[in-house]
Amino acid sequence: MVFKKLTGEFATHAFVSYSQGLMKLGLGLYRHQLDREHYRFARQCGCTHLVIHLVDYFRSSRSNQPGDQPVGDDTGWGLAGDPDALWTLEELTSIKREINAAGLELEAIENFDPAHWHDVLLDGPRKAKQLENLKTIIRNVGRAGIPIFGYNFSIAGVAGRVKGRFARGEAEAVGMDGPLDKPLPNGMAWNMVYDRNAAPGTIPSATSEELWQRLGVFLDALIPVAEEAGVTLAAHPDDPPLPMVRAQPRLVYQPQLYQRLIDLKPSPRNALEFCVGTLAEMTDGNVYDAVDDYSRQKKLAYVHLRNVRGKVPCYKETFIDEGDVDVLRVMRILKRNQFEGVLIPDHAPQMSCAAPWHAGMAYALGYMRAALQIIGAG
Ligand SMILES: [Mn+2]
Repeated sequence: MVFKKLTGEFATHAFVSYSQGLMKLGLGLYRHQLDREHYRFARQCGCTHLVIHLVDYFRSSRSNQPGDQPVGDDTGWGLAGDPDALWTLEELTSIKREINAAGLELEAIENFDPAHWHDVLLDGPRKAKQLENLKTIIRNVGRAGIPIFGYNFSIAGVAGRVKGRFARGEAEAVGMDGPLDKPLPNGMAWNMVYDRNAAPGTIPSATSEELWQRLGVFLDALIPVAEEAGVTLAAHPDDPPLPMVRAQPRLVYQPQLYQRLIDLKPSPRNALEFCVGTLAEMTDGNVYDAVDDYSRQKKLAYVHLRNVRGKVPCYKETFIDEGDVDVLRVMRILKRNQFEGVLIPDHAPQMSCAAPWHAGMAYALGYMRAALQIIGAG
């Protein structure tokens, strides 16, 4: 900890709080990892904070098994959750209590379950009820004392990626090798199946303007609730960032589209789940300008950090210290703009050993922790 002496004009203002320029190191955990072993693992890697997923991406799926980030084939990740079981205050409080007992803070929950909001994305018949679902969830998150809720306003979701030995030393990683245009079948949204008994056929394509209107409806409904609940809504960009995936438009597939999202509903609670890897895969501008622009505006709720080689529609995820992004430069920009939130490794390549996910995350976290110390922010 660095305590700066109050001098000059600030010395007369007793309540001026000095920015310490420190960022926080966190780890993202999937639903099946919410246990004491994984909390200890996070602490051992130097983390103080967690970002957790409550959606089970791996339920009843043949093509998508736990052990790595969810990938799956064109049938998606798996079966969405119970449409009637919203995450309760008791459930959220109990998870937070266990995390706190392990010596960690719960910074954010990442992602709504498609079962709870598919018609908000698709503009379907259950939209009004599902907007109420989302309000209930945000109120519960606020009551539980969890400061951030991350979401990804995307019809097709994280789809169209492939796995391969793309990273250094033939480590298995994820990438994209050309676009996925196959239309989304009925009953699917956000790369998950919410209705196994849906009629055959495909979901009609929305236009880009329709999608932005749907986001507007979502923000108009949710931001006032988030303000009252003390929860920051944080938007993830489209991964992979192409204008269309599965014949559906995408929202934030270029860096400047983040600005459109922010300006659509100005509020301190309308913020970004800032994914550096996804921004680096975009074809316009460059990742350093995007980091500078949005961190200067104080719009970063938390940061996903990873590295990548190439851009859409052909790119490969890499280890944090290879690939196109100068991660240390990104962190220096964050420090200069006084970002004090949580950084988590986003995805990491799977390492050749008995615990490929753990080794990948520990490697990324060790790099990040060293980088924070070098730049004086950790
Ligand atoms: Mn991300």
